[in-house]
Amino acid sequence: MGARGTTVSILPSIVTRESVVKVQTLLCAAALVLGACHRGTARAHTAFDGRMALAYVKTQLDFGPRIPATEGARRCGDWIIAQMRARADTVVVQSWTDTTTTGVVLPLRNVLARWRPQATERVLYVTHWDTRPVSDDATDPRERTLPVPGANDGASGTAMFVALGDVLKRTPPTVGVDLLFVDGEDYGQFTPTLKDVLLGSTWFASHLPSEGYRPLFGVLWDMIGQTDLRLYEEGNSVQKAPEVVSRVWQTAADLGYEEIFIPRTKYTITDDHVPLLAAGLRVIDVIDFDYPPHHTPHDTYDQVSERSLQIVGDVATALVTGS
Ligand code: 1BN
Ligand code: ZN
Repeated sequence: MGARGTTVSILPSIVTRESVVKVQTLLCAAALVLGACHRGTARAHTAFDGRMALAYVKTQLDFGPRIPATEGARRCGDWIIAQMRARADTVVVQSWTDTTTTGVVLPLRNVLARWRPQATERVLYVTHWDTRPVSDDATDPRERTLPVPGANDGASGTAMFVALGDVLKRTPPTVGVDLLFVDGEDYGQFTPTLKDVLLGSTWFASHLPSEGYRPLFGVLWDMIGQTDLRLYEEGNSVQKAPEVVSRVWQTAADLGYEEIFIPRTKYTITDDHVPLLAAGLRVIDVIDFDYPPHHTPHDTYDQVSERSLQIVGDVATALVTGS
């Protein structure tokens, strides 16, 4: 208060109280912007809380690797269900077993958290919560049998969903929203052919929550938390659901995030959106595939940032709340 009084007293007498307040407001706004830039943090554009999202990444890492049929998966799956029961209108758990190509029986769980479950106009968001059992892309061969911690590949999308649940609990969306956490995305091999991967999304595609379930659009959020985040359009998404790609990248641009959401195609990836597209759902993949620690033991907490989670969380929030 004293500082404000001093400022007014040195101004010439023709300056009105109103104009002083306007100048002060402008100075405050400029200071806030400069402060945010100085700290290197993105300003929040929505009610989404990137700091909470980062805390949810840490919670998952503390469970250890979330590999199907392990204690870490059991504890993390239970945690996701509890978090969603505290936030969503309805929670559906899909539990089943998958027998792998080598005869291993895996207990798996998908979690579907629903807001306004009766609404026919809905948006579907998908992320995988499991982590890869082996670090087969590690440069050091001795590291290749180690599990992937999955800070980015597994925990980032899951954390963003829990923080989005915080927003939706406070501000119910105008459309129905389904947050789908799929299991068993990363268990086996992607190349040269798919084996024991995309298990949860494949299960969901053949066990939809209702007859004729057709969301307006869907987005798979995968590996969205890395510090040096750049999101290019994904090839299968552009080919099969171009209007959804345009909607997501335009929403990001409207929020001022055009340097992160870059409207050019870079990779074509067989990810959890592929079984869903094959089932007729218009789901695209938002993924940053340029991630050096991918499928290595170095996919750790220090590789993800509050800022990246904030940006992606803002876009995900704006798409379902319009704010
Ligand atoms: C994404 C995150 N994926 C696995 N973890 C999909 C993928 C990885 C597809 C490598 C092709 C190759
Ligand atoms: Zn992976």
